[in-house]
Amino acid sequence: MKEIEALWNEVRDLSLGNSSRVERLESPPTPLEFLRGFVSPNKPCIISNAINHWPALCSWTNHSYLMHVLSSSSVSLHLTPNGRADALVPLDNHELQGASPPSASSFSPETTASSSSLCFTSAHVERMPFPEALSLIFSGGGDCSSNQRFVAYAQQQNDCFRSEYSALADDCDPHVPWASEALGCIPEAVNLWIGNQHSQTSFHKDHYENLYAVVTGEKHFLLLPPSDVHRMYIREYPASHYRYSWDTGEFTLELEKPTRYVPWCSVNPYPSPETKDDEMSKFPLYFNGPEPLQCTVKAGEILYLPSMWFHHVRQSSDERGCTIAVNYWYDMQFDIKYAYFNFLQSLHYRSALKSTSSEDLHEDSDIF
Ligand SMILES: O=C(O)CCC(=O)C(=O)O
Repeated sequence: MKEIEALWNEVRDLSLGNSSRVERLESPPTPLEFLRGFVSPNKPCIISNAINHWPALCSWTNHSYLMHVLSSSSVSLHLTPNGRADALVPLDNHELQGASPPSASSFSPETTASSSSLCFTSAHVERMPFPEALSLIFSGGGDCSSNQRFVAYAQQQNDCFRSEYSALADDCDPHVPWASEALGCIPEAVNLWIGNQHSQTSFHKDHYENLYAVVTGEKHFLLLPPSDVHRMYIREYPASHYRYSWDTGEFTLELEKPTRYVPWCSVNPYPSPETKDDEMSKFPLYFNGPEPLQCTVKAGEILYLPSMWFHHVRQSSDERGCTIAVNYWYDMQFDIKYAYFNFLQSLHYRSALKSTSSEDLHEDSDIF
């Protein structure tokens, strides 16, 4: 469909200036500059020197400070075998047998994962005292020195900074003042993310305006605008979660009962050498289309990640072996852009870029 491919290019030309780089601002914008230059055109940017006054930039590099301030806090730690939570994981056939078929209303052949051996898997979540959680994040951060059989990531996305981590409130601003004024509200949620270099977040989008501040370490983002929705191959996958046994040190995968289906992006942008050819032939629109924007957000910088942008996130640890970030989710406007996005997503799309995979033949079988 040439028209949709033209849209990808037009969005890049008009809104992003056809640059493969995310625009950088050396100081915080005024609310009006932020609204006109970035929120309204739905365009990301990285802002330096906006959080220099946060005590967190200095005090959170100190492990014992965090242990002390949060000594009596209980936090949620997410455990996975490989650092990938909310990601697609192969499911044994016998595990799938219990899954009820999708209901006719929520499913169509085009959006159902035909390679239904994959499921959408959330982490095993364990509530524990903060000092214990931080030790587990650190002990899994080394490359081969540790025998730990899981990757731990503190990433409870339910406004955890204002609840589980409220003892740290004075170390950061409660909101981003120029963003709050531009958006006309205070954040709906403020989240804290503490991980190591093994944790990744798979491609997805959120219905929030996201102000993402890195405090220690670095975050590496891949970004695609909402108009590239067809390049993400969003399919519905049965929901499951990891269950970790402290006795055996093993993970098992549990399918949710009754079966729940989660629409999720199928593309892994960093396939292993063994799976690369297969992934490239299954997802040609992603691998053969325009490159995603890539950016690294360093300690002391804020990324403005506009609502509905697809993002994939990796991280590099600081010298202690961890990465810490705070993000502010502001409600997005459900306006005409949202309506256009839904319309675009509802269009079935046949790629001019040929795929040889049987999955694509199946998915593209009744397309205009
Ligand atoms: O930092 C991460 O691992 C993911 C961040 C993210 O997906 C978000 O802020 O929406």
